[in-house]
Amino acid sequence: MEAKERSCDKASQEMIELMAKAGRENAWDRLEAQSPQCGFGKQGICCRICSMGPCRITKKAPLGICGADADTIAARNLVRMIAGGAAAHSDHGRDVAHTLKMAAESDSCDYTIKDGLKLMEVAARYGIKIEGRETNEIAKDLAETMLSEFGKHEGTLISAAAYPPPARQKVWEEFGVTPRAIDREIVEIMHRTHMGVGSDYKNLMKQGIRACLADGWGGSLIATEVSDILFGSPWPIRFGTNLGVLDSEQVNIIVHGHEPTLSDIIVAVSQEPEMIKAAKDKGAKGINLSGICCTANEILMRHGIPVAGNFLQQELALMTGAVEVMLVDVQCIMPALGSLADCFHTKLITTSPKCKIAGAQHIEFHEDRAIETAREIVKMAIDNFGNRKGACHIPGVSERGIAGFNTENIFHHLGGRFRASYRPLNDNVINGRIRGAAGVVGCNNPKQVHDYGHLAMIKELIKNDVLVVSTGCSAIAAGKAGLMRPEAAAKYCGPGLAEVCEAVGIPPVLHVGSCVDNSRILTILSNVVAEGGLGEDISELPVAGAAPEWMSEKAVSIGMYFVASGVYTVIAEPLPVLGAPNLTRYLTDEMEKDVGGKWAFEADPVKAAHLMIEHIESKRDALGINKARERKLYDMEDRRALAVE
Ligand code: SF4
Ligand code: MSK
Repeated sequence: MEAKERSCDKASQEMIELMAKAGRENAWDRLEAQSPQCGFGKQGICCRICSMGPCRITKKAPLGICGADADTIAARNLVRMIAGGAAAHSDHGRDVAHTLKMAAESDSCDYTIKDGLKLMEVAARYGIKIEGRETNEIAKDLAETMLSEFGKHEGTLISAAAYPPPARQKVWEEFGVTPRAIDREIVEIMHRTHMGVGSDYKNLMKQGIRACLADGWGGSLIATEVSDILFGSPWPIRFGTNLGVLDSEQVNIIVHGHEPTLSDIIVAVSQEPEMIKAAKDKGAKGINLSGICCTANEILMRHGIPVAGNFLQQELALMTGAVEVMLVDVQCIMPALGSLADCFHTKLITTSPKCKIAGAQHIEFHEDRAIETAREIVKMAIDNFGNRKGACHIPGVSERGIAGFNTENIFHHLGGRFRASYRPLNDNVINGRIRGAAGVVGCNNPKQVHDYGHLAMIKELIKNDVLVVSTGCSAIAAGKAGLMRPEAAAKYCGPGLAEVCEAVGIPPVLHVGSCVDNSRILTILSNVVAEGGLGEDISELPVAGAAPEWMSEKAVSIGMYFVASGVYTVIAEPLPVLGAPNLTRYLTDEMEKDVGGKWAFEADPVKAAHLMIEHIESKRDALGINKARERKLYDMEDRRALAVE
């Protein structure tokens, strides 16, 4: 398969070709080696929950040995995926809440509270007394309250009552899915899906819904808000992105994974004059820090650190031969990096006790000696500069853009300095300049042409005056394609959206952060409802969600919490349920009656965009805000014009 059939990103194509010439394999090669993939697994109808199995559902054998049918088996598998995704996000949230507690309890901690205002806002939502108290006292109470949200035995999640619109809370209450405690919902999935517990697929899904709500409005939201408090809330910031941000003349350190705790300190340490001097003493021009995946997004949003690439570029970045250290924490780190790093001088360093990788060196990170660990790692990178094997190969491809939007600063950008509110956004949706908004998020998946799904979908949406907010690897794809430049509005948007973007100086695709920051999209939606004029519930808003290249269990949890919050959500690779007809019908249709949102599966990103646009227009109709306007349906000519360069 040619490089351009694997990725539509020029830098990636160049590196894929280089890997092929060098006889080094990557994820695309391994996908080919894995093909054809197991049809039972794809359809969700293989069960290996007990040792009577594995059982596979066929026409000849429609029941597993215990009598479980396709719907039961697929529902159990799916909610276990949600448990995995919710656990990953929420454990991340727990870790940063612990760091907040440490920062609050000790004056000599390497972490301090960077955004006191956000601390006050969040503490107030959690019902913590603020008046007359020291910042650290409030922070300690907040951290402890948040930590107790993971395992409390009574009541419901504080945030599930403090953030969503009342009408949304009522939907959950009536359906019986209001999340109680974060860990509890995840554990209950594992219990309910144990052999011989529940077999009713709808009841299994109900627990999946409750757990994903505990993720989005609980664990992920904690991760986002505590990170803002500890590391500073994002503010619009310029950035560079793609493999071309690597620099052969500097010491290159790439951070990869998801958590900002160590990487935020690495940012500071790598700029210390002694470190820069040490790098220069080794013959380098300086220290060049960049990131991959969501650790990148975390330090991009707060410090403007360049992003070397998204998920499918992690191997390609090592292949440049220019990386002194790749530092990883948790999630989305390919085990393949260990053996690939061995081919170069690159040191792959794992830092979390939760993540050790064959071929990597482990330097365990503890928050109480964060700066010391960061210095040790940066020094290792500097010392490794002279060990490069042969010439580096860095593609000369990079882009620039603006990132750093969040729930709070969108107020300022849309409302202006003296009128900081969501009113102008709501008004522009009501008057039809902006038809609606879409969250385009999620991963890369080598089953789709790398980045193409994100870009084709986003371009189609903004062409049709739909404002896009983006996170994770999708946001990185958009940044690399120039869609986060303010000038992109004039080039790619329909006239209404272009006018709004140009008036306030924002790009048509707003980077709102990492995977846990999908929680920002939830709180943005809550703010839009609260501002008024667009209904009482998130399910009434002219909005839609998509993850055109999703691959991880976290994406399943994210998609499900959007659906369960009332958002129509389209993905390319179907959920692994197609072998279970009743469950598929439930997810893609009937579920809407229970929670106000539903799933759709559409492999073609342009068609998927149009499903979203149709949905947005139907919500506008229902709100009575649709003014007559020429509706443009896409045809082949439009499709060709859209071809991603
Ligand atoms: Fe088979 Fe039932 Fe055991 Fe699953 S739980 S492996 S369907 S016997
Ligand atoms: S990093 S979960 S590949 S978005 Fe958050 Fe990217 Fe998906 Fe990982």
